[in-house]
Amino acid sequence: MFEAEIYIERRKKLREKLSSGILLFPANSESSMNYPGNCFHFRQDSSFLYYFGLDTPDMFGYMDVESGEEILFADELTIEDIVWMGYQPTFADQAKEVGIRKVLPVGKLQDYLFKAASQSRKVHYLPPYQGKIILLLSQLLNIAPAMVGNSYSIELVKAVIAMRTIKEDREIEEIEKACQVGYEMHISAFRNCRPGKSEQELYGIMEGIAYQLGTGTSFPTILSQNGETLHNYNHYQILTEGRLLLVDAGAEALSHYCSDHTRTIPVSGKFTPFQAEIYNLVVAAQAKGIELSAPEVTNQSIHLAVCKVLAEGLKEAGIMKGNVDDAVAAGAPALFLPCGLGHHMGLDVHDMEGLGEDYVGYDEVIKRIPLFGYNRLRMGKALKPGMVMTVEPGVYFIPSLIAKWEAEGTNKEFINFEAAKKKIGFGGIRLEDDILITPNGNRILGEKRLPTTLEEVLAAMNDN
Ligand SMILES: [Mn+2]
Repeated sequence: MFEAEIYIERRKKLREKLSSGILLFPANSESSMNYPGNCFHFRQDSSFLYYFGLDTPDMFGYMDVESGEEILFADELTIEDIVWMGYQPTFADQAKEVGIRKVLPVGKLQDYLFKAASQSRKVHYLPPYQGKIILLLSQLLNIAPAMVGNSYSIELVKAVIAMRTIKEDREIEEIEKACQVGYEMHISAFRNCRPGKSEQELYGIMEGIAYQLGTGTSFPTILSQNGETLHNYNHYQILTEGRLLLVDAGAEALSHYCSDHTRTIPVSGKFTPFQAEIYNLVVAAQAKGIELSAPEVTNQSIHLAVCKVLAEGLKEAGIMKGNVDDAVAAGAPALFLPCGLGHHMGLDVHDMEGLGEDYVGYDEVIKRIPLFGYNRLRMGKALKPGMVMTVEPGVYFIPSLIAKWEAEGTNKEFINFEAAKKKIGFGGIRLEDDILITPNGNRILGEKRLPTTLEEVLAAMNDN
């Protein structure tokens, strides 16, 4: 948590961005896992954390745009709660830590919202995603549960995105801490990767480090020899000589800021010539992406420039063919990179994704490209100083996608399907770092950068 003034200032700034009405921020609720009393690890809503800082469930942050009144609606613990959960500061004391003087029981919120409704004042809230919160909002605002998801405030969404998109220096410091934990996690994979071990074992070691040094991982760790599956959450395989291991993992700092890094390493400690060729290509593609990331440059144009690097390299490898610029314009590289180059990162690993990807990543100037693969770019618009982005190109050989494109003849003038099919079983290679856009360009976040070049990777793997 930051000092109270930070939250006071953020809330004031947010109110100034809205014309009128009530701003309602529900904290997250505990979520049951396998029976009601056994819950998943609690994670606070990131916008609630940003404006209200408190890390406990079942509260509402309330602001009146016109009067500036701020209230925290929270129920103080009963003696029963304290017996099971231990003593905790009262909500009245917790609220003071984030600059809020008025705390009322949650039951009183309804009165305030009735009053607002009777005066035809708008109640602004962000898109809800927890079932319990949707039902609570349905009750409180007297709208059908099915309508709650559509009735969020676009005005509030845009105001929150405008603020959370540009990171304050204190936020950068926290992201750097998460990056340091991420560094230790990934280095452990380099050092423990060898044939005969299980993916699960490496996964467990990384998970342990995330919990030792932070509050755990920022998303479920992807650690798989089937790196061609973009979000592969299975860890059941035994590490096998000759295969590649893709590790995409991030940490959450104690402040809940995130990191997100990917490295791909050869299980046996050496690359085959083709693995090395594609590895070096992804290194070059990522270097191009980082080199181009600067204020006023659109992330969409960077994505396309990176696709061009990949298309050139894949043409050299005999897997793509034809004119490279035409191939990029047609969307052909998406066979090997069917996702975007990167995303915002902050309190969420895909920062603010829950507020609506089109609001976060696109605007009046930059529209989403509808072509397969390019349409998955989460962030297309112009970069600005203070943005934190991931740069994560990859090359993936996805059997079902290659088969589909071949059967349909999709981009057949740019793809050598016979050569591509020979690479089935290769898996995938992805490289990911987190960067801060600075006034003159960018810098890679984290005190130390993970081994990146082929030589650095091999050296780190053999450094036991
Ligand atoms: Mn990522």
